[in-house]
Amino acid sequence: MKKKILVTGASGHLGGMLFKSLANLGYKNLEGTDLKKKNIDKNQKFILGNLKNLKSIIKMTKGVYAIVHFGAIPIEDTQHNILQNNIIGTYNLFEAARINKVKRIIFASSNHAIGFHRRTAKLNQYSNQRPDSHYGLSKAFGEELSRFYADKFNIKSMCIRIGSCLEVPEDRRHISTWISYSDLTQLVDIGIRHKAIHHEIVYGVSKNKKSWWNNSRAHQLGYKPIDSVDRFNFHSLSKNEHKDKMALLFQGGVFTSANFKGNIKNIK
Ligand code: 15L
Repeated sequence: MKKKILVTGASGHLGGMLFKSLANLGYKNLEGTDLKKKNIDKNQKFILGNLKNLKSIIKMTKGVYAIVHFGAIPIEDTQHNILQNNIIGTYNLFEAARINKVKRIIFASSNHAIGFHRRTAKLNQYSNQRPDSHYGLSKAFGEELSRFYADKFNIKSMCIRIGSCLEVPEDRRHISTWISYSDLTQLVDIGIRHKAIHHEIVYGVSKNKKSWWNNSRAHQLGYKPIDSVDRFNFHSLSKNEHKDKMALLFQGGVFTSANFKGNIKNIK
């Protein structure tokens, strides 16, 4: 593809991975941006940028066809930091996209947007948001923000509720949540290219037998995961949630039990 694609969070774990894997897939006109320049190859186009600064994003998004938006704090943080970086940053990005007539945005959502669902529930694209943290709330906001910009301004979007994207699974929770780098790349590629997209919610998960998510919408759009957690030896996985009874009940795991002051019985 020759159209210009902007990758935010290009110095980060998943943004950085995608910045390289999309180039390997044949994307010829990629540009990366982040607060700092880290792990960027010499031949990759990169521009320093702060999503909190609307003016600079407006400049950066000129002539861009699609944005792969992975620039955010990737874990729980203070309400202030999440508000400034994830919520205002994402809002600014969509606004800049509207001003510059960007056609599509692939949004890195997270399983923490639905983390307060019980592990016994099988979710799909219509399941309610149920954020488990300030971080998860910022992802839920991004999903609704992108729905609004799709309906109101026709900026197409795909929100990927990413499970645990790592080179290999590390913890027993990943038996349900793991996604490989190549499967995530495949989903992002579908988000950039698929003609029938308006606003989509899909799950970023490989073909795992014990997945909590019915990913039929992703499959309808052509997603064919090539990886599965089931080929790994589960005995070598850590048991991070072992003694945390609350974490074991909910999909978001330890994000749900951290600083918890509620009543578990009320979260049905
Ligand atoms: C996420 O959204 C985080 O960015 C990542 O650090 C992991 O915590 C992942 O979810 C997960 O739930 O495993």
